[in-house]
Amino acid sequence: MRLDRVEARKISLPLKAPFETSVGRMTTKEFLLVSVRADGVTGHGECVADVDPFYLPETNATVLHVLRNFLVPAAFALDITHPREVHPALARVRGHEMAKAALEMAVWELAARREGAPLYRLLGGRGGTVAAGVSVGLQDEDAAVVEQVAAEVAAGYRRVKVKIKPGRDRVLVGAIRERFPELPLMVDANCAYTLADAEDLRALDDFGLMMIEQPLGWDDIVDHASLQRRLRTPLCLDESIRSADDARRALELGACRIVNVKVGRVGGFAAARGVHDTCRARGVPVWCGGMLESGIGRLANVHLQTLPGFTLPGDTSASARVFEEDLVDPPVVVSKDGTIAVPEGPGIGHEIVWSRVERATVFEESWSRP
Ligand code: OSB
Ligand code: MG
Repeated sequence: MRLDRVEARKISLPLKAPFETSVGRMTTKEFLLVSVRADGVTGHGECVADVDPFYLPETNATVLHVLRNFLVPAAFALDITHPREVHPALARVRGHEMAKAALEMAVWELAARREGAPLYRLLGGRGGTVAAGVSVGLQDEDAAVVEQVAAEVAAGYRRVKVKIKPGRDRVLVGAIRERFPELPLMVDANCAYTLADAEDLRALDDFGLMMIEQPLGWDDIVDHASLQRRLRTPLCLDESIRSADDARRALELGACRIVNVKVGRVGGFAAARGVHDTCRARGVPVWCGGMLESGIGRLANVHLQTLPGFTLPGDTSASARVFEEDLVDPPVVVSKDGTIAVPEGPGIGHEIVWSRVERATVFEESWSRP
Protein backbone atom coordinates (compact mmCIF):
# COMPACT_ATOMS: atom_id res chain seq x y z
CA MET A 1 0.00 0.00 0.00
CA ARG A 2 1.30 3.42 -0.99
CA LEU A 3 -0.17 6.62 0.43
CA ASP A 4 -1.62 8.90 -2.27
CA ARG A 5 -2.46 11.90 -0.18
CA VAL A 6 -1.95 13.31 3.32
CA GLU A 7 -3.97 16.16 4.77
CA ALA A 8 -3.53 18.09 8.01
CA ARG A 9 -6.27 20.36 9.25
CA LYS A 10 -6.18 22.54 12.31
CA ILE A 11 -9.34 22.24 14.37
CA SER A 12 -10.51 24.51 17.14
CA LEU A 13 -13.12 23.30 19.64
CA PRO A 14 -14.20 25.31 22.68
CA LEU A 15 -14.04 23.40 25.97
CA LYS A 16 -17.24 23.31 28.02
CA ALA A 17 -15.27 24.48 31.04
CA PRO A 18 -11.64 25.61 31.48
CA PHE A 19 -9.20 22.80 32.35
CA GLU A 20 -6.46 23.85 34.76
CA THR A 21 -3.28 21.98 35.63
CA SER A 22 -0.01 23.03 37.28
CA VAL A 23 1.19 24.33 33.89
CA GLY A 24 -1.79 26.53 33.03
CA ARG A 25 -5.44 26.87 32.15
CA MET A 26 -6.87 25.71 28.84
CA THR A 27 -10.16 27.02 27.40
CA THR A 28 -10.03 25.83 23.79
CA LYS A 29 -8.80 22.58 22.30
CA GLU A 30 -6.75 23.34 19.18
CA PHE A 31 -5.28 20.35 17.38
CA LEU A 32 -4.25 18.93 14.04
CA LEU A 33 -6.25 16.14 12.45
CA VAL A 34 -4.12 14.11 10.05
CA SER A 35 -5.82 12.11 7.29
CA VAL A 36 -4.08 9.67 4.96
CA ARG A 37 -5.52 8.19 1.79
CA ALA A 38 -4.58 5.10 -0.20
CA ASP A 39 -6.61 3.46 -2.97
CA GLY A 40 -9.67 5.56 -2.18
CA VAL A 41 -9.78 4.73 1.55
CA THR A 42 -8.98 7.38 4.18
CA GLY A 43 -7.77 6.96 7.78
CA HIS A 44 -7.52 9.58 10.51
CA GLY A 45 -5.19 10.36 13.39
CA GLU A 46 -5.65 13.08 16.00
CA CYS A 47 -2.50 14.88 17.06
CA VAL A 48 -2.09 15.59 20.80
CA ALA A 49 0.12 18.67 20.40
CA ASP A 50 -1.26 21.95 21.68
CA VAL A 51 -0.72 25.62 20.76
CA ASP A 52 1.94 25.94 23.49
CA PRO A 53 4.91 23.76 24.54
CA PHE A 54 3.88 23.65 28.23
CA TYR A 55 3.17 19.89 28.49
CA LEU A 56 5.99 18.67 26.23
CA PRO A 57 8.15 20.57 23.67
CA GLU A 58 6.03 19.99 20.55
CA THR A 59 3.38 22.47 19.39
CA ASN A 60 0.90 22.47 16.49
CA ALA A 61 3.38 24.63 14.58
CA THR A 62 6.33 22.24 15.07
CA VAL A 63 4.12 19.27 14.14
CA LEU A 64 3.05 20.92 10.90
CA HIS A 65 6.67 21.83 10.06
CA VAL A 66 7.97 18.33 10.72
CA LEU A 67 5.09 16.67 8.87
CA ARG A 68 5.41 18.90 5.82
CA ASN A 69 9.17 18.75 5.46
CA PHE A 70 10.18 15.35 6.83
CA LEU A 71 7.54 12.85 7.88
CA VAL A 72 5.09 13.11 4.99
CA PRO A 73 7.84 12.85 2.34
CA ALA A 74 9.23 9.81 4.20
CA ALA A 75 5.77 8.23 4.34
CA PHE A 76 5.19 8.77 0.60
CA ALA A 77 8.37 6.79 -0.10
CA LEU A 78 7.04 3.70 1.72
CA ASP A 79 5.26 0.67 0.36
CA ILE A 80 3.41 -0.34 3.51
CA THR A 81 2.35 -3.95 4.07
CA HIS A 82 1.49 -3.44 7.77
CA PRO A 83 1.13 -0.20 9.76
CA ARG A 84 3.70 -1.45 12.30
CA GLU A 85 6.33 -0.64 9.66
CA VAL A 86 5.65 3.10 9.78
CA HIS A 87 7.20 3.99 13.17
CA PRO A 88 10.63 2.45 12.44
CA ALA A 89 10.57 4.06 8.98
CA LEU A 90 10.31 7.51 10.62
CA ALA A 91 13.19 6.89 13.05
CA ARG A 92 15.60 9.15 11.18
CA VAL A 93 13.59 12.07 12.57
CA ARG A 94 14.59 12.38 16.21
CA GLY A 95 11.91 13.18 18.75
CA HIS A 96 8.72 14.80 17.43
CA GLU A 97 6.72 11.87 18.77
CA MET A 98 3.39 13.72 18.56
CA ALA A 99 3.88 14.47 14.86
CA LYS A 100 4.93 10.88 14.15
CA ALA A 101 2.00 9.52 16.15
CA ALA A 102 -0.66 11.50 14.30
CA LEU A 103 0.59 10.22 10.93
CA GLU A 104 1.20 6.67 12.14
CA MET A 105 -2.20 6.44 13.87
CA ALA A 106 -3.89 7.57 10.66
CA VAL A 107 -2.18 4.71 8.79
CA TRP A 108 -3.39 2.16 11.39
CA GLU A 109 -6.90 3.57 11.10
CA LEU A 110 -6.72 3.40 7.32
CA ALA A 111 -5.52 -0.23 7.47
CA ALA A 112 -8.40 -1.13 9.80
CA ARG A 113 -10.94 0.53 7.48
CA ARG A 114 -9.50 -1.29 4.48
CA GLU A 115 -10.09 -4.58 6.28
CA GLY A 116 -13.50 -3.46 7.53
CA ALA A 117 -12.22 -4.28 11.03
CA PRO A 118 -12.28 -2.35 14.30
CA LEU A 119 -8.92 -0.83 15.19
CA TYR A 120 -8.54 -3.01 18.30
CA ARG A 121 -8.34 -6.13 16.15
CA LEU A 122 -5.29 -4.84 14.26
CA LEU A 123 -3.73 -3.74 17.53
CA GLY A 124 -4.14 -7.19 19.06
CA GLY A 125 -6.80 -6.19 21.60
CA ARG A 126 -10.30 -7.49 22.31
CA GLY A 127 -13.90 -6.32 22.12
CA GLY A 128 -16.22 -5.63 25.04
CA THR A 129 -15.81 -2.70 27.37
CA VAL A 130 -12.99 -0.72 29.03
CA ALA A 131 -13.01 0.79 32.52
CA ALA A 132 -13.27 4.59 32.58
CA GLY A 133 -11.47 6.93 34.95
CA VAL A 134 -11.56 10.70 34.92
CA SER A 135 -9.12 13.60 35.35
CA VAL A 136 -10.35 16.60 37.38
CA GLY A 137 -8.62 19.97 36.96
CA LEU A 138 -7.62 22.51 39.60
CA GLN A 139 -10.16 25.15 40.66
CA ASP A 140 -9.71 28.40 42.57
CA GLU A 141 -11.30 26.79 45.64
CA ASP A 142 -10.63 23.26 46.89
CA ALA A 143 -14.34 22.93 47.69
CA ALA A 144 -15.13 23.23 43.96
CA VAL A 145 -12.74 20.35 43.20
CA VAL A 146 -14.41 18.21 45.87
CA GLU A 147 -17.83 18.96 44.31
CA GLN A 148 -16.52 18.01 40.87
CA VAL A 149 -15.13 14.75 42.28
CA ALA A 150 -18.56 14.04 43.79
CA ALA A 151 -20.21 14.57 40.39
CA GLU A 152 -17.76 12.17 38.71
CA VAL A 153 -18.30 9.52 41.38
CA ALA A 154 -22.07 9.88 40.87
CA ALA A 155 -21.56 9.47 37.11
CA GLY A 156 -19.95 6.08 37.77
CA TYR A 157 -16.24 6.66 37.04
CA ARG A 158 -14.13 3.85 38.43
CA ARG A 159 -11.17 6.03 39.42
CA VAL A 160 -10.70 9.75 39.93
CA LYS A 161 -7.51 11.69 39.32
CA VAL A 162 -7.09 15.23 40.57
CA LYS A 163 -4.48 17.74 39.51
CA ILE A 164 -2.19 19.06 42.23
CA LYS A 165 0.63 21.60 42.49
CA PRO A 166 2.79 22.92 45.34
CA GLY A 167 0.52 24.54 47.92
CA ARG A 168 -2.54 22.78 46.47
CA ASP A 169 -1.96 19.19 47.53
CA ARG A 170 -2.27 17.87 51.11
CA VAL A 171 -5.31 19.87 52.15
CA LEU A 172 -7.12 19.26 48.86
CA VAL A 173 -6.47 15.50 48.88
CA GLY A 174 -7.42 15.34 52.58
CA ALA A 175 -10.78 16.99 51.84
CA ILE A 176 -11.52 14.49 49.05
CA ARG A 177 -10.46 11.53 51.22
CA GLU A 178 -12.64 12.66 54.10
CA ARG A 179 -15.71 12.60 51.87
CA PHE A 180 -14.72 9.51 49.83
CA PRO A 181 -12.64 7.22 52.08
CA GLU A 182 -12.73 4.24 49.68
CA LEU A 183 -12.57 5.98 46.29
CA PRO A 184 -9.79 4.77 43.97
CA LEU A 185 -8.01 8.13 43.91
CA MET A 186 -4.77 9.43 42.41
CA VAL A 187 -3.07 12.75 41.78
CA ASP A 188 -1.15 14.26 38.83
CA ALA A 189 1.36 17.09 39.29
CA ASN A 190 2.50 17.59 35.66
CA CYS A 191 6.13 18.10 36.79
CA ALA A 192 5.41 20.91 39.30
CA TYR A 193 7.66 19.64 42.13
CA THR A 194 11.38 19.15 42.73
CA LEU A 195 13.23 16.74 45.02
CA ALA A 196 13.37 19.58 47.56
CA ASP A 197 9.58 19.09 47.95
CA ALA A 198 9.96 15.40 48.87
CA GLU A 199 8.47 15.92 52.35
CA ASP A 200 5.33 17.55 50.91
CA LEU A 201 4.91 14.59 48.59
CA ARG A 202 5.59 12.14 51.41
CA ALA A 203 2.70 13.70 53.32
CA LEU A 204 0.44 12.25 50.60
CA ASP A 205 1.43 8.72 51.74
CA ASP A 206 -1.26 9.04 54.44
CA PHE A 207 -4.13 9.11 51.92
CA GLY A 208 -3.90 5.66 50.32
CA LEU A 209 -3.54 7.03 46.81
CA MET A 210 -3.27 4.58 43.91
CA MET A 211 -0.33 6.59 42.60
CA ILE A 212 1.26 10.02 42.20
CA GLU A 213 1.69 10.89 38.51
CA GLN A 214 4.75 12.76 37.23
CA PRO A 215 5.68 14.91 40.23
CA LEU A 216 9.16 15.86 38.92
CA GLY A 217 10.82 17.03 35.69
CA TRP A 218 9.42 16.14 32.26
CA ASP A 219 12.79 14.72 31.16
CA ASP A 220 13.80 13.14 34.47
CA ILE A 221 13.95 9.56 35.70
CA VAL A 222 16.89 9.80 38.13
CA ASP A 223 15.24 12.13 40.65
CA HIS A 224 11.99 10.18 40.32
CA ALA A 225 13.93 7.05 41.34
CA SER A 226 15.28 8.85 44.44
CA LEU A 227 11.80 10.07 45.28
CA GLN A 228 10.21 6.62 44.77
CA ARG A 229 12.65 5.19 47.35
CA ARG A 230 11.31 7.69 49.89
CA LEU A 231 7.59 7.14 49.23
CA ARG A 232 5.19 4.31 49.95
CA THR A 233 2.79 5.54 47.25
CA PRO A 234 3.67 4.24 43.76
CA LEU A 235 4.90 6.83 41.29
CA CYS A 236 3.51 6.79 37.74
CA LEU A 237 5.35 8.46 34.87
CA ASP A 238 3.63 10.35 32.06
CA GLU A 239 5.78 13.12 30.48
CA SER A 240 9.09 11.26 31.10
CA ILE A 241 8.12 8.20 29.01
CA ARG A 242 8.36 8.92 25.30
CA SER A 243 9.37 5.46 24.03
CA ALA A 244 9.49 1.80 25.02
CA ASP A 245 13.19 2.29 25.82
CA ASP A 246 12.28 5.16 28.17
CA ALA A 247 9.90 2.78 29.95
CA ARG A 248 12.56 0.08 30.23
CA ARG A 249 15.12 2.51 31.61
CA ALA A 250 12.66 4.02 34.09
CA LEU A 251 11.70 0.58 35.38
CA GLU A 252 15.32 -0.60 35.61
CA LEU A 253 16.11 2.48 37.67
CA GLY A 254 13.04 2.17 39.91
CA ALA A 255 11.72 5.58 38.82
CA CYS A 256 8.08 4.40 38.87
CA ARG A 257 5.89 1.38 39.54
CA ILE A 258 3.10 2.25 37.06
CA VAL A 259 3.21 3.76 33.56
CA ASN A 260 0.73 6.07 31.83
CA VAL A 261 0.63 5.27 28.10
CA LYS A 262 -0.41 8.00 25.68
CA VAL A 263 -0.23 7.02 22.02
CA GLY A 264 0.53 10.58 20.97
CA ARG A 265 3.33 11.04 23.50
CA VAL A 266 5.28 7.91 22.49
CA GLY A 267 5.06 8.20 18.69
CA GLY A 268 2.05 6.08 17.79
CA PHE A 269 0.35 2.72 18.25
CA ALA A 270 3.42 0.57 17.56
CA ALA A 271 5.42 2.45 20.20
CA ALA A 272 2.47 2.40 22.63
CA ARG A 273 2.31 -1.36 22.21
CA GLY A 274 6.06 -1.44 22.82
CA VAL A 275 5.66 0.44 26.11
CA HIS A 276 2.78 -1.89 27.02
CA ASP A 277 4.84 -5.01 26.24
CA THR A 278 7.89 -3.73 28.14
CA CYS A 279 5.78 -3.10 31.24
CA ARG A 280 3.77 -6.29 30.96
CA ALA A 281 6.92 -8.40 30.75
CA ARG A 282 7.92 -6.93 34.12
CA GLY A 283 4.48 -7.20 35.70
CA VAL A 284 4.12 -3.40 35.77
CA PRO A 285 0.54 -2.13 35.27
CA VAL A 286 -0.19 0.45 32.58
CA TRP A 287 -3.19 2.63 31.91
CA CYS A 288 -4.17 4.89 29.05
CA GLY A 289 -3.79 8.62 29.56
CA GLY A 290 -5.73 11.31 27.75
CA MET A 291 -5.09 14.73 26.23
CA LEU A 292 -8.65 16.08 26.16
CA GLU A 293 -9.00 14.59 22.69
CA SER A 294 -12.01 14.93 20.46
CA GLY A 295 -13.93 11.71 19.84
CA ILE A 296 -11.45 10.73 17.13
CA GLY A 297 -8.47 10.53 19.49
CA ARG A 298 -10.70 9.41 22.36
CA LEU A 299 -11.84 6.34 20.41
CA ALA A 300 -8.24 5.56 19.41
CA ASN A 301 -7.52 5.46 23.16
CA VAL A 302 -10.49 3.14 23.76
CA HIS A 303 -9.14 0.64 21.22
CA LEU A 304 -5.59 0.81 22.60
CA GLN A 305 -6.63 0.02 26.14
CA THR A 306 -8.17 -3.31 25.15
CA LEU A 307 -4.61 -4.72 25.22
CA PRO A 308 -4.19 -7.07 28.21
CA GLY A 309 -1.65 -5.01 30.19
CA PHE A 310 -4.11 -2.11 30.66
CA THR A 311 -5.26 -3.31 34.06
CA LEU A 312 -6.12 0.09 35.56
CA PRO A 313 -8.89 2.50 34.46
CA GLY A 314 -7.67 5.14 31.98
CA ASP A 315 -8.28 8.88 31.61
CA THR A 316 -10.82 8.29 28.82
CA SER A 317 -13.99 10.06 29.91
CA ALA A 318 -17.24 10.88 28.11
CA SER A 319 -17.12 13.39 25.22
CA ALA A 320 -19.95 15.37 26.82
CA ARG A 321 -17.80 16.22 29.88
CA VAL A 322 -15.44 18.14 27.63
CA PHE A 323 -17.27 19.32 24.48
CA GLU A 324 -20.74 20.67 23.70
CA GLU A 325 -20.69 18.67 20.49
CA ASP A 326 -18.17 15.99 19.57
CA LEU A 327 -16.80 15.37 16.07
CA VAL A 328 -18.02 11.76 16.13
CA ASP A 329 -21.52 10.31 16.23
CA PRO A 330 -22.41 8.71 18.53
CA PRO A 331 -20.19 10.53 21.02
CA VAL A 332 -18.12 8.55 23.53
CA VAL A 333 -20.37 7.74 26.47
CA VAL A 334 -19.64 6.21 29.85
CA SER A 335 -22.29 3.91 31.28
CA LYS A 336 -23.51 4.02 34.90
CA ASP A 337 -21.16 1.15 35.73
CA GLY A 338 -18.17 3.25 34.62
CA THR A 339 -17.36 1.49 31.38
CA ILE A 340 -17.06 2.46 27.72
CA ALA A 341 -18.21 0.08 24.98
CA VAL A 342 -15.47 -0.83 22.51
CA PRO A 343 -16.79 -0.04 19.01
CA GLU A 344 -17.13 -2.87 16.50
CA GLY A 345 -17.34 -0.75 13.32
CA PRO A 346 -14.37 -0.30 10.95
CA GLY A 347 -11.44 1.83 12.17
CA ILE A 348 -12.24 3.96 15.22
CA GLY A 349 -15.77 2.60 14.83
CA HIS A 350 -17.94 5.74 15.12
CA GLU A 351 -18.89 8.03 12.24
CA ILE A 352 -16.93 11.26 11.88
CA VAL A 353 -19.42 14.12 11.34
CA TRP A 354 -17.73 16.04 8.53
CA SER A 355 -20.06 19.03 8.69
CA ARG A 356 -18.88 19.60 12.28
CA VAL A 357 -15.25 19.03 11.32
CA GLU A 358 -15.57 21.59 8.51
CA ARG A 359 -17.16 24.12 10.85
CA ALA A 360 -14.33 23.69 13.39
CA THR A 361 -11.51 23.78 10.82
CA VAL A 362 -9.26 26.85 11.01
CA PHE A 363 -7.05 25.91 8.06
CA GLU A 364 -5.89 22.90 6.12
CA GLU A 365 -2.89 21.85 4.14
CA SER A 366 -2.51 18.75 2.00
CA TRP A 367 0.21 16.94 0.10
CA SER A 368 0.08 14.47 -2.79
CA ARG A 369 2.59 11.69 -3.47
CA PRO A 370 5.06 13.04 -5.99
O1 OSB B 1 -1.16 15.09 32.36
O2 OSB B 1 -2.57 13.58 31.95
C1 OSB B 1 -2.18 14.75 31.80
C2 OSB B 1 -4.75 16.75 29.76
C3 OSB B 1 -3.91 17.48 28.95
C4 OSB B 1 -2.55 17.35 29.11
C5 OSB B 1 -2.01 16.47 30.06
C6 OSB B 1 -2.86 15.72 30.87
C7 OSB B 1 -4.25 15.90 30.74
C8 OSB B 1 -5.23 15.24 31.59
C9 OSB B 1 -6.64 15.11 31.06
O3 OSB B 1 -5.00 14.87 32.72
C10 OSB B 1 -6.95 13.75 30.55
C11 OSB B 1 -8.23 13.76 29.73
O4 OSB B 1 -9.30 13.94 30.29
O5 OSB B 1 -8.13 13.59 28.50
MG1 MG C 1 -0.36 13.39 33.35
